[in-house]
Amino acid sequence: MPQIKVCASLACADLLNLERDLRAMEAAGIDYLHIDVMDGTFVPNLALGTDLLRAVGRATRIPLDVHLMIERPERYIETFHVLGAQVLTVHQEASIHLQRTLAAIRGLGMRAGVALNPATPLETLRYVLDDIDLLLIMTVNPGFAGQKLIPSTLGKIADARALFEAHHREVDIQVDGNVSFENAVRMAQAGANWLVGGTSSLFMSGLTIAEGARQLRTAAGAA
Ligand code: S6P
Ligand code: MG
Repeated sequence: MPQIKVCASLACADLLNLERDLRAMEAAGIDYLHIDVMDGTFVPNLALGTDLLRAVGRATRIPLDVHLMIERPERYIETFHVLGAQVLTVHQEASIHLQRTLAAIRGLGMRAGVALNPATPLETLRYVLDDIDLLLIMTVNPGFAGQKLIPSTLGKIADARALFEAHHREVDIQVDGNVSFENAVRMAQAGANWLVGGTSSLFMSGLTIAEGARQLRTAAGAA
């Protein structure tokens, strides 16, 4: 059974009190800092740039999991490597020569992730299965926090886990978007093991990050 990892979505933290939130994430045992980079073209929003990432990378030992929601992400592989990304995820829809992009990410020593939008079939990855360390299944359309789960993505998680098992590949399956405590149970049951916590869990008002992380792990473990 793949290990459960809790990833905190940095964009959902309190940006005016980022250092405080980083310390809270460290104390809560957050496994990865999930960093959303948006270019306003691939997704209709702009978010988290390289300067912020550099500052955050210097301020914490939590490993960086970078989710690029940008067109032609291959242009920035080296940039994010220098900034300390341990996991670099690109969208299948955004990189024409996907195999080359994934190989370049691995070539710099990072783990190679591929993300799929809710409408993108799993089958598009059929010929790059050996090039992937992590599959990010978007469970909402990318671009914004605070959206509702698209139910058909649960079936995609199960299909992906079955596909990797059939190919004897231990690929991590990350879910991103409305990973609430309730949805985390269903997502983990379907085969997801990396959970991105945003406004639906880790950064919910009225709950501490530590309590959110504990509840997320319990939800995934109960699956
Ligand atoms: C969305 C982005 C995500 C969000 C996260 C928000 O485009 O890739 O990482 O920041 O999913 O979580 P929530 O719980 O507000 O949906
Ligand atoms: Mg994300």
